[in-house]
This record gives sequence, C-alpha cells and structure tokens, in this order.
Amino acid sequence: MHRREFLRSAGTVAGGTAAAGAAGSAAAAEDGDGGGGGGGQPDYGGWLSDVGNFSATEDYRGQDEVTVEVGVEGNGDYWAFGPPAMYVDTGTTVIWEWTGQGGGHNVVGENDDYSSGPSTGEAGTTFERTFDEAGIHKYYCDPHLSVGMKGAVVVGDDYPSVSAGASTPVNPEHMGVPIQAHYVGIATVLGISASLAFTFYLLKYGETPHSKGGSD
Ligand SMILES: [Cu+2]
Repeated sequence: MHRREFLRSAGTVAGGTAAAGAAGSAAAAEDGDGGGGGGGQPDYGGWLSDVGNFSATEDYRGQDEVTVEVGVEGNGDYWAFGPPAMYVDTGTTVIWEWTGQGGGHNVVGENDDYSSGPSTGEAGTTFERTFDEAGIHKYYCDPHLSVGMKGAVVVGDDYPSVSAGASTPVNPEHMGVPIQAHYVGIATVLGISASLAFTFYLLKYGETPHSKGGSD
C-alpha cells in the first residue's frame, strides 16, 4: 500500500469514529430530561393502578361541562368509568351518565364526601358535580370498587404531580444514557489512538526495503 493511500484511509476511519461519538452524545443530550414544562403527570398515589381501562389522563380542558360514562367496558365486564381520568378547568361540571350496562353502579367521592346514592343500572341516569377546587379528585363505584371501577378528575393547574427529578434515580433508562455516552467517547479515543499508532508503525517500517525478507 502506498503511504498516501494509507493515510487517507486512516483519516476516514478516525473521522468516522469521531462522527459516531458526536451522534451518540447528541442523542444522549436529547434524551436527558423527560416530562417537559407545565404541570407534569398527575400523581394519583396508586389510585388508578388497578383500573383496567386507564392508560392516560384525557384532556377535557376548555369545557364548562364534561361527561363521564358510567358502565363502559373494563375491569372484566362493563365495570369501568369512561374515561377514568381527565383534566378539566377549575369550575367545570362533571356529568356522570349511566350506560345501563354492567349492572348497578354509583359514584362516590374518595372520602365519601359525596355520593350519587344507591347504585342503579338504569340507562340515562345522571349525577353531576362542579369542581371548584384545584387538585386531584378521586371517586369510585361502591359495588365495583374491589374490581377497579375508579376514576379521577384533575382540576386546574395546581395538583400533585410526579416530578421528573424524583424518578431519575430509579429509572434505568436515565442512568444508562450517560454511561453509554462514556463508552462512545472511550471508543472514539481508542479508535483514533489505534489509527495513529498504526500510521506511525507503517511510516517507520511499512515501505523500507529492510522489512521484506530480512536475512536476504
Ligand atoms: Cu359499578
């Protein structure tokens, strides 16, 4: 191999490794903090952990009245609220409307501070409540509490939220990213060093007549 050719290929190898290192660092920085601004995920304190049809808190802000269906499919039968969790503005009236499915239901505040009364299975039954206080308001259906027929209304902007900082130490994803970035950096340095060492070796011994054969 000619010297100039080799230098060009060595440069390509080192450059490529450095580019990979830079890309790794950029990805790590981008993944740095989850969550983003504004409120954060509501901290339900486990209230919704056994609610089968809960996946995300739905945004119903900007409406004076919102409807929650009582007796939608979930928790093994029509034993669920739909949706089980929602964001609303302060002062919003929530209207629970019975679908008629899943037997008798009712709506009871978590602290038993309000109730729609005895459970009923009659379609079209409604119960309403206006939420003037910001925070997370939890409720349940008395006959189906044990199977997870529960719900929550997140009112206003001031509510307990899961802070991104608190979850960092136990989140393996957050711990893994910086470590990977270190590996990429070390690999880059090693790659460049190896290329340089090989270049010096070749420059010194590569094309001298003495290197061929030896004893001739
Ligand atoms: Cu129920």
